Amino acid sequence: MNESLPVPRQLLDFVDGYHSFLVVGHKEPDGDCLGSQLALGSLLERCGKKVLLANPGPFDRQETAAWEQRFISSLDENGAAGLEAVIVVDCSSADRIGEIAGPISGLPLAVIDHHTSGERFGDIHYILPEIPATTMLIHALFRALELEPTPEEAQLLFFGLATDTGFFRFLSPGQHLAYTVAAELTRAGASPREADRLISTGRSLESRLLLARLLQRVEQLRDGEFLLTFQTLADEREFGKRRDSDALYRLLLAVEGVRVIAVVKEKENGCAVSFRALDDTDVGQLATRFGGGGHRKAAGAFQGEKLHLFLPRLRSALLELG
Ligand SMILES: [Mn+2]
Repeated sequence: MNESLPVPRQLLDFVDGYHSFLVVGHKEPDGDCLGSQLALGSLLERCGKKVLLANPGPFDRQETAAWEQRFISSLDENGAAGLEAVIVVDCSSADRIGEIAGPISGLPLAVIDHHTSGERFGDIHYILPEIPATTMLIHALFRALELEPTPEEAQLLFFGLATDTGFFRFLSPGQHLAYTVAAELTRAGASPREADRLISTGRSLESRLLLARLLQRVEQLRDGEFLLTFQTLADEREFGKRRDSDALYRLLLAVEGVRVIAVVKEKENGCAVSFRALDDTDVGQLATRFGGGGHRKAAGAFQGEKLHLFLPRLRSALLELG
């Protein structure tokens, strides 16, 4: 059980070298992002550091809502004044942290992440795309600093690991370290049952009815190899904001013959699209064509364009896939 990820010396020196940190995560945070931010914040405090947690939000996912008050959503120049350094987690490009990027520019910055795409920023990088969750990198940092996670920290780290691996369903051969980390976290007090409860229960009935609406709206492209659906602003007014995209992805990916799914969400200022792939199609690459990014099997993008203009472009891009 001694297998663990090496942590770059520069990152350890970075943590050692400053007294006050801003820990930042990406927009629309998921369990991996929040688990990473909260556990890293707690780790830094145990090392005697001052920590401020920042996330631009919105906290639209059911399982993340309870933590919103632990984070500041924006930062002015005054707020940045006392900070010595910044650590960005689960995010490798400046646009994914929103307006927080402005006031922190010029501060020393480290990035801890596992995303493949995006324009790199920051001074120190601990970025391992083959690692399935950022919380595994935070866990490696605990080990490198010879700190045992508390039960609360272990739960946060497990929450991120369970989120990004689909409770271990998305793992491939060679990613067995995820299980080693899961075992260590469970030993440290994490409850997988509690993580599952947090991730998959407590939904409103309206959120289920919204799923039904989006399922009824699915378009099949190229004999069902590609499935496309969209959510409008009117749907959001009718059913509420709380999204449950993962349940929708699961339902769509369960359809016979499907290779790639695309789910579009109409916003006030444009359209957000999420892609998931079941085969070897690189949807990270596809998302890049729309100015976004992500992983090979899960990615997303935003376009400041009206829904009726965006959908035809999206259909063409899907049909151009091999
Ligand atoms: Mn992640």
